[in-house]
Amino acid sequence: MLEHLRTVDPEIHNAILLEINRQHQKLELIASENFTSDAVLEAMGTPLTNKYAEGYPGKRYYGGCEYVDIAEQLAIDRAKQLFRADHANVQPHSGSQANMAAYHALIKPGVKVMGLDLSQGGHLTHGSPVNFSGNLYEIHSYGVNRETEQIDLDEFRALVEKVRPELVILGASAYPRSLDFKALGEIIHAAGAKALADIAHIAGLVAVGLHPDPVPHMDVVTSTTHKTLRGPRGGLILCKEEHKKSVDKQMFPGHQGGPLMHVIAAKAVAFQEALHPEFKHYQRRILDNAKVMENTLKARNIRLIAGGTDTHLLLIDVSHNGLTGKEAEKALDRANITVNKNMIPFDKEKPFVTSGIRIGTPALSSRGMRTEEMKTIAGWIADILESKLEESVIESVKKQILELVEAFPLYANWRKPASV
Ligand code: DSN
Repeated sequence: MLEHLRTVDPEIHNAILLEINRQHQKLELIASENFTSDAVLEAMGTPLTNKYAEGYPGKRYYGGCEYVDIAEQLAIDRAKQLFRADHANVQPHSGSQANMAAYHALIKPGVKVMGLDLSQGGHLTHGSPVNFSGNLYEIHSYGVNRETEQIDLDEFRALVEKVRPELVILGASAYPRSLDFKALGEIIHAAGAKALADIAHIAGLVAVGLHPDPVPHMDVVTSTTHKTLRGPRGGLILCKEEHKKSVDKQMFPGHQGGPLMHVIAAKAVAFQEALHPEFKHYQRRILDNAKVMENTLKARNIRLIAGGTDTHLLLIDVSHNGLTGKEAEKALDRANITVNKNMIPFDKEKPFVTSGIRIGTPALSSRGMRTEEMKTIAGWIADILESKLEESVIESVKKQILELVEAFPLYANWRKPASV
């Protein structure tokens, strides 16, 4: 693999090999990351990247689009089938772009919007003051209940009725519990607001029916394609027929120019993979693996936010062990465990320090790891946190991880020297 690159640009070739090796040698527990298939990677690395195709299949602003039209139409049809949606727009370059287009399709700038507070599990594009969403709209954030650390339907209803927003965005980046989209959608619509769900994290679970389905209850649903969905890095919008025209218009020409046709082809491949029955088994493994992590960690001196998980992710309050998220992230990385520091609800630390770490099971589940490995890995995490980041414990865990990963080889073809 990569033989041209090795000759033309040895520095980039080297950086890529180092990264592939890092992915192989470390335990990837970042909840938003995954390992996409070789078929998806192949579709992404094709001359489809050369093609300008502003517009939509059958209605483009450039000639020569007949074959990329096939790819985009397949991606649209498969996304609609996968999510049981009236319409799909597969052009967003990212989840943020998808959210921006969705906001503009549903509301005008300046109106009231409610989204989950970033520091309580939300996302930048759900109303953070440093993001377009916080700049363009009057944001009223909702949060979690202080006791349960979960969204409380009564508190949520009271706030929606008090604020009377024009739009409420549901969804999260660091919320371990499932979302009752039916009940939340009813509250939002009863207050005369529009409902948008960002399912970037849980899209794979939603697709196979292992998380409550937002599509029937929301006006628009956005997602990324690379988290639990295990596709290429990118975005996706699903909507009801009535919003199709404005969603498409806001995506192009409203927010983007030429779509990334190689990525759209790769999205089509990922959706095809997700329609296969094996994908449901994979999503089930993600949940089983997260549950075993929860049980193992709870049996130790580890505090889980919201008491545990219904999804692929867990949020650990490392302040319970006298640590900051920053310290824990760095120490776990030294042991070859990759996680990210994360704010926890009502966090006293700054966002660059935090009191929490977020972990998730999609990537290791893709690698073939099952509950037995999760039990071991959660035990190692607990060992390190409980030891207060003792270097000898970190060293010993790292040694065992370097052995474990060899039983679950990742991207073996990519790691072979080009001459072999
Ligand atoms: N950065 C993503 C995450 O880690 O959840 C959200 O966009």
